Amino acid sequence: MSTRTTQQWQAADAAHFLHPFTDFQSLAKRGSRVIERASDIYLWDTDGKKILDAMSGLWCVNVGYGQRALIDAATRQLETLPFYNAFFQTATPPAIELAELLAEVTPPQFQHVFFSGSGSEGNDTVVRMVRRYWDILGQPERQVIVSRHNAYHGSTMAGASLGGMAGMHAQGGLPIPGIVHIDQPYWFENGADLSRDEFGLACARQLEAKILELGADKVAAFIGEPIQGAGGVIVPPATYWPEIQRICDQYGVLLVSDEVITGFGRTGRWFGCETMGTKPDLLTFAKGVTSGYIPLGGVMVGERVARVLIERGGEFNHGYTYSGHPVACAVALANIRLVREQNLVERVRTDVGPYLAEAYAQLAEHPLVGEAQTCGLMGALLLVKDKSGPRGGAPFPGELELGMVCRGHCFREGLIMRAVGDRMIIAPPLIITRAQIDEMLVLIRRCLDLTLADVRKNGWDH
Ligand code: PXG
Repeated sequence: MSTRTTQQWQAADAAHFLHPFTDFQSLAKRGSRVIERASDIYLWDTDGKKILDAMSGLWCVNVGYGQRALIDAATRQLETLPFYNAFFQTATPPAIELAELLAEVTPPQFQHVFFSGSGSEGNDTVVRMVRRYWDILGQPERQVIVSRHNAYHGSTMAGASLGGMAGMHAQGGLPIPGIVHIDQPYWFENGADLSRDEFGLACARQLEAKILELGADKVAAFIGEPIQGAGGVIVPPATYWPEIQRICDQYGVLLVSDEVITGFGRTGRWFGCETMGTKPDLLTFAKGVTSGYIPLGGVMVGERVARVLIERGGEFNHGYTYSGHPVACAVALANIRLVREQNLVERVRTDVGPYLAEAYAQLAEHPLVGEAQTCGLMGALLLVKDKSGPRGGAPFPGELELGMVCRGHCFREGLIMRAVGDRMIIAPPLIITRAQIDEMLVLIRRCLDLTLADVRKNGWDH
C-alpha cells in the first residue's frame, strides 16, 4: 500500500522531479502515473490499477518482474562487497565471471568486454574505442562514424550524436564532429516505387556512397541497431544487413551492432546480429543484460579490435567508476543464467515469437492497420488512413498524432504500448506465455477499435 495518495505523489513529483524526454510544464499540469509495484508481466499504479506491461519497462525487463534469483544475487553481493572499482589493477569476482559468461553467450569473435553503466555510455566507449583503434594502426584521420537518421543510440553527447533524432540534434549543438547519417531502411516511408528487397539494397548502398564521398581512409565505423527500437520497431528488408556487411568488409570499416534492445534473446537469437546474419566488430549492450533490475551496459570487443588494443595500444585512457560494478555484474550473471535455464531465447524463436507473428498477421486485417511487423518479441502496428495506399497504406496527417490517441486508450484499458508517430510498438517480457499474448491481443484489438471509432466520429478518415 502506498504511503501517500496519488495526488500527493503527483504534487511532489511535479515540484522536484525533472523527467527524461518530458515537457516538464505539461506533465506537471497533467500529473504522472505513479507505478508502485510489479509482478510477472504486470504493473500496479498508486490507484491500484493493474496494467499489462507490453514494453518490458523500457525494453529491458526480459525475465519479468519479481524474479527471486536476481533479487537474491543482488542482496548477497551487497552484503559481500557492494562496490569495488576495476581501475587500479583490481577486479571483483562477479565482474570476472560475467566477462567470461558474456564471451560464452555472444558470437565467437567476442572474447573481451568493456563495462559501462548504460547503453549511452557504452556507445561513448564505442566512439572512443574505434578512434583509438585506427589511431594505434597509424590512421588517426580515420575518425568518421556513419550512422542513420532516426537511429537511437542514447542521450549522452556521443550517444545522441550517433543517434539520428532531429529533435535531439536541435538541442545542444549536436551532432559532435565526425558523425554523419544516412537514411534508415524504412520501406513504408522511404520505399518510393521500389520493392522491399530493392529498397533494402539501395538503402544499404548509401553507406557505400558515403564512404566513397568521404574517402575510405576517413571512415572508422558504421553503427546500427539490427532492428531500430525507439525509431519504431523498423524491421529492415532482408537484403539490407548482408549488403551492409559486404560494404564494411570491402572498405575495412568496423561494423558496430547496437544491441541495447535486440540483445539477450529479444529477436529469438541471443543477439540481433545473429538474426540478421552479420559479424560485427563491436557490440553495445545494456538493458536486457540485467533485465533492467539494476543499471549495467558495455561493449563486446571483437578480436580484430581487441588484439590491437591489447597488444599495441598501451594504456586506454577511458573508463567509468561503475565499469564492472560488482552488484550489477552479480545480477547480470543471475539474469543470464535464468535466461539459459528457462530456454527463453529458444522459446522466443520457436514458440511465443511465431505465435505473436501469427496474431499480428491477423491484426494486419484491421481497418486501421497498414503494416504489422514482428521479429521475435518486438512488434509494430502502423496506423493508416487508407489501406489501399502505396506499400500498405496512406498515412494520417502527422499533426493528428493518432498514435497518441491510441496510446491514450491503451493507458485507460490497462495496457502499456508505445506510440512512435503512428507506429504502435510492443516488446513484452520474454517470459510472456501464449495465454498472456492472447490477453494482450484482446487489449490491443480493443484499443484499435476505440481509436477507429474516434477516427470515424471525427471524420479523420476523410
Ligand atoms: N542504444 C539503443 C539501441 C537504445 O535503444 C540506448 C542505446 C541508450 O541506452 P541507455 O541505457 O543509456 O538509455 C538505447 C536506449 C524509447 C527509449 O523511447 C529507448 C531507449 C531509451 C529510452 C527510451 O523507446 N533505448
